[in-house]
Amino acid sequence: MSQRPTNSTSPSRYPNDRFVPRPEDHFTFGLWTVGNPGRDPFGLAVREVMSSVKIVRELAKLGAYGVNLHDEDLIPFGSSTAERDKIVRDFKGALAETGMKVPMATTNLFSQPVFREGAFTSNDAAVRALALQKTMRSIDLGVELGASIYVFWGGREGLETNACKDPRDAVKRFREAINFLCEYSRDSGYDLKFALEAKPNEPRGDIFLPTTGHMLAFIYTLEHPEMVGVNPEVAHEQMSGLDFSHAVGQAIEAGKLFHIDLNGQKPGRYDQDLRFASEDQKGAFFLVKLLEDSRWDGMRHFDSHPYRTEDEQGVWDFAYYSMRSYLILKDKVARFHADPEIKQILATLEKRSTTQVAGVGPTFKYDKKSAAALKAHTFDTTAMASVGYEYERLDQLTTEVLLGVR
Ligand code: GLT
Ligand code: MN
Ligand code: MN
Repeated sequence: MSQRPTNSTSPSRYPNDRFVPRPEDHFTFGLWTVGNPGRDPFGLAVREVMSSVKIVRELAKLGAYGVNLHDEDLIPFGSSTAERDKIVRDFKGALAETGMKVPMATTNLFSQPVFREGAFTSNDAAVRALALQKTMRSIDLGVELGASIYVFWGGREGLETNACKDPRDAVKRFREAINFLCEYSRDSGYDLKFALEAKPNEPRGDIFLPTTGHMLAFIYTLEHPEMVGVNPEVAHEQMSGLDFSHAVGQAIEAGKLFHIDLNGQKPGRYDQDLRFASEDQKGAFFLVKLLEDSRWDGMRHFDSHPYRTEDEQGVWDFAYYSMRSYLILKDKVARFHADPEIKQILATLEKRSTTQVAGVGPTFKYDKKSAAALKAHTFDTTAMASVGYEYERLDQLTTEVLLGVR
């Protein structure tokens, strides 16, 4: 069980218990998340736009570790150099004052009308060149602010009609851009890792490289695959009907989980970006279990939006509860591991998985002699098939841990 002590730094609105977030938990938020004024395709903004300095100060009070940003979250498109420098100076001042960090940065290649047909994959070579220029400048900004991870989410890298583009060209152009930017980063002496974020659709009818699995396969076709990993998002994988922790598990196993976007999503909907663990608590539990069991050392980044119903207090509730839910689930993971009955089922499984058969196993690596022995062995398949796995019980015990009765 987690020995986390209670912490008196909890703002008075929230319980003063062992789920109080702290900087060492490495929780981060995009400026665009808490800063989202609630505009949607059907309605206007419902909240004031908050300054990035204010966001940094408020999140620091709540126990966050840092903020992440797009170039345009901080510096409005088209700002002069003098304006840029002043904004960066003020922002750095807020970071220094609070101790907050900027672990990740990214480029907005989706809001401006010029990117309506795509950025790196556009059919217009001038647009592709502009996208590279904007990204190089934004990489410089990210590095200046201390970022070590650079995210690529190709929001407009898609299409509505396949008549306009051969998907092979789209993949080639995307590869060319990532190769170009890897070289730019190396040539500039930056110690940056790139993290590719997949999404199947929205805002385009279809987006290229639509899942984390597609991204993983793509990475190994790059000139510097060691520099590039993935940034999976809960909602985006669930939009494709996939199990999120399987995508994350494959990425961790390949050493490719460079960043993660935590949020919540109902099945079969548009990208809802709901508060982490507000939906599918079981999926969220298995995700936290995977991250904690594998001692993944990246940032626990929230990419989500407060409900449009909320005023400013609701925004901070949203942020605080995102972190609190992660810590509660982490505690549930500790309970799962400490539960004697769960332990017993897992020990039986472990024994079953590590028993030698016919002089081979439990791991299998080919050599002539053991392959011949295995080929000649007679299995008692009736006996083997007669023993169940106790997964109904295992799942019920897990469910009871989650429901708070174990
Ligand atoms: C945008 C998108 C997110 C991406 C962000 C990074 S921006 O909000 O919906 O999923 O992670 O570009
Ligand atoms: Mn995201
Ligand atoms: Mn999303």
